[in-house]
Amino acid sequence: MKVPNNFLWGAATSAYQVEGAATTNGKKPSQQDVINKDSYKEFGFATAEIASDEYHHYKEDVALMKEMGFTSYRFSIAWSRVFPDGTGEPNPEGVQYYHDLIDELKAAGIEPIVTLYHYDLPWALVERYDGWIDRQVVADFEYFARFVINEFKDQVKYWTTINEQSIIVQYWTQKCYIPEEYLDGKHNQLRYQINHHMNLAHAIACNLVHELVPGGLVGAPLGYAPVYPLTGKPEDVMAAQNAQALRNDYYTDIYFKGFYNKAAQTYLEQHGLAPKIEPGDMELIASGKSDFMAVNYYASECAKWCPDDGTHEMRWSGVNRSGKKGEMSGYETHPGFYEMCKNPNLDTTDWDWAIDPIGMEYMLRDLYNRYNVPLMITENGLGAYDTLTEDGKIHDPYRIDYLSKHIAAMERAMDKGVEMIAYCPWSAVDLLSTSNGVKKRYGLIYVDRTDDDPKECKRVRKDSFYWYQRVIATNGEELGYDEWK
Ligand code: BGP
Repeated sequence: MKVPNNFLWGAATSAYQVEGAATTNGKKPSQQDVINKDSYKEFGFATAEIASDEYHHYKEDVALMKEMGFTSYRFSIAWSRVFPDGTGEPNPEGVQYYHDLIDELKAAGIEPIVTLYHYDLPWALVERYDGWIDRQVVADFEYFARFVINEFKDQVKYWTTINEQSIIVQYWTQKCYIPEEYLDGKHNQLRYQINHHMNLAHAIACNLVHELVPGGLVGAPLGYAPVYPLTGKPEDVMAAQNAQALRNDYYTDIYFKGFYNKAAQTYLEQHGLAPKIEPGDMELIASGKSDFMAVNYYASECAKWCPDDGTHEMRWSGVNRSGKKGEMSGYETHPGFYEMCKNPNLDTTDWDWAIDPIGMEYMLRDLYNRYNVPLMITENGLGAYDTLTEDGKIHDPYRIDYLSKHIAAMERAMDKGVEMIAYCPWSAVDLLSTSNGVKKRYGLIYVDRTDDDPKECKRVRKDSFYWYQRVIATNGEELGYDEWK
């Protein structure tokens, strides 16, 4: 089967990871500006202050995207650029930046896919009421979302709501600023309370798109990793089903069925982790209809049985901060439910993320068959060290290998009937990683900077740039990478 001619090929970024200009032209800090300043101090990772400086390079970036043949670009709008204080008066220069970017994209024939929220809550709202922890954030998000959707409704058809709620629950201190007093191990219920507030915000955004945008389409961009059992032992298979319920279905059931997955919610209730739900919340959640599902896929995950016999403690996902294989700081554990673990059948990136193209095919087919909505890939990519050679090139065959195998997996899923709207790998240009600074690179376009020195943020086409240009020109038919060399 051929990829349809209106299929959207592009790539993705997020505001705080790519824009820089963190306090330029009226923008005030977001929680990510604060979180990343701290991780600069702790780990030496770049701050978000300059990031990839797309704010000043957007014309050049869009020209490069056009040269690659993009027909879409997924990016996010920084709430703190539009409303520096979170609420109140919009910042005209901030709003203008997104008009300029969207006009530039449209003129290049590139369809914007806008994400309303990508981890970067205005810092003012953290100071005012601890951000997403407080229910007031839902009303403030509605205020922001209404303004933005209304402002760009004539240019933007595709909207995505809250980026990766599942990942926010797992890595809450990286993705949200969580005040010290909640980090004593006794406040983990707040992870799911934040998620509940985000579910309300997501439903509100879906309704706003349908109310305000003629022909507008909306869905959540979810971080999704299918879960395999470590072995064929029934207790491991059961553990994988439990992990699938709490890590994946807990979110997708909300988006497409309008209620919390029963097995996951029961587990959370039994452990004092379930969110407080107010009257009317579930009706609001059920009213927010998604038109598609956007998925960020990097890796599959693996689970095994974990007995509740007092020998294991509940814990959340670990992270590899060093970029040396095997230095992952631990695995999510829920005694009596499941324990996540390394899949011995798969190779990993230097940051211990399993590499599994078949997992993408498995996920797309599973999601499509369970929810019957078209899908978009809004992220997929390989974090790797790249080297700028003396003759000004970046040879990244590992990235080409990763992406080509994943596109082939998507095409196999399409062959089995899965409807796909777009493929937007992570990332268009190199950018600030959420957990590992700028040395962990994802881009098709190299940005010449280091964690310590932003230099000029010069753009350089990687080998994968030319490879992807060929993929798009052949509408996904030529995935090999020897031909273009
Ligand atoms: C997703 C996020 C992105 C992104 C990517 C890679 O979870 O939506 O913002 O950065 O993962 O993760 P990292 O930057 O930690 O390597």
